[in-house]
Amino acid sequence: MRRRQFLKYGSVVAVFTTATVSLPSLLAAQIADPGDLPTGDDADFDLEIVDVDVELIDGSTVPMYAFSHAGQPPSIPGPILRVKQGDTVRIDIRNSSTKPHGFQILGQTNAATTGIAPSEGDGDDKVRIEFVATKPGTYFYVDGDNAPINRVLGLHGALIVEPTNGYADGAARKKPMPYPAGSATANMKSLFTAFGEATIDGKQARFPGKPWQAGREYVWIFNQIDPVLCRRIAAGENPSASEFQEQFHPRYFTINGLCGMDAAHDKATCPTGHVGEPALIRSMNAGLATHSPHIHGNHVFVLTQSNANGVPVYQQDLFEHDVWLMPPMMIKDVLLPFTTPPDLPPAPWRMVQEKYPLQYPMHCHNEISQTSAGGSYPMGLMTDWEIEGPLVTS
Ligand SMILES: [Cu+2]
Repeated sequence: MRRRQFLKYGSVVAVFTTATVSLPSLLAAQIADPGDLPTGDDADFDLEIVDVDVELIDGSTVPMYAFSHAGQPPSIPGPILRVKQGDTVRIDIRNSSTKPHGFQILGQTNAATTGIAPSEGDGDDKVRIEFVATKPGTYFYVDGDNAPINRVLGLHGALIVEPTNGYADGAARKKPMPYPAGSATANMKSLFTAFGEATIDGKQARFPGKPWQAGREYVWIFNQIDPVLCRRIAAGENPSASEFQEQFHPRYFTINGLCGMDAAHDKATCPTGHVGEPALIRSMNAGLATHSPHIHGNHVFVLTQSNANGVPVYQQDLFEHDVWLMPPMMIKDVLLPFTTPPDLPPAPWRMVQEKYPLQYPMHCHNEISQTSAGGSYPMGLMTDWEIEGPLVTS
């Protein structure tokens, strides 16, 4: 049995650094390059579930669970699993926690296992799931056992299914899109076709600059932490789902496991680019509180919304949102267009009061989530996004 591991929380904030702990950023281990996937009988992903002590933004620690790529530092959320539509995906899961756990990808078929006993550490006690990745989009993987407790206590992450023909303009293949040309809605294709066009029908167009680029995306996973319940469960209590939900009083509201300043300083969390570089944000809520993320400077287009089974539904009516609603387990892919904010002067040299880079916040409109530890503001579910400079074209 592995001993409990320590997840340092505010890795970018020097004041929290101690001599004995030097784990990398929670997000550093998240990206798995699909080009590196092993072939043959090897698993595509080798995951391990471990017990962790997580350092929070105020320096306190709480016991939680975490996924890791086997042999890598654990993280909350777990590593991003990236696959292609039609891939046969094999995932090995080993439970090195002191408690039994499961694994499930919501919205994919044959992608679940339950009741994995704590491992004895002999290397042969892995459980494998194997499934064929279907509809491109963003999916939750979770420990579906003891729901919702194990998930909220850290065992959640993103599976991203990429399209094989991800172009808005089909055969022309000039306008990349994170969904397949064959099944995306007409309006999704129109939007991605419009990116990078300076003029349309002789008129000044809405989205000059570059087309969306494959890989220009961010994952935002929201969660909440109730340290009292975390400690009670680590001490051996076994509340029912309804007891957990009734007694859940979160004191920390996280985005990619980070709060406030730590999130704003995390490069994987803070969308950055020039005007004319549209970015995809895959937003997900693993917790029990409903969130209402809100962005300054631009509006976002909601492209997909998960249904009750966790499958992305491609949207035909693409509304521009100032705020978008994220109930528990909701997944929405939204597009941040990186257009010139309407209050900017028409030329950079006229920007006397503020100069590039321009920083805009994303914060949740559920006000309690803007605090941590019962009142420390603004150290909750928020981050920045940054416009580095004026319009660039390809
Ligand atoms: Cu605001």
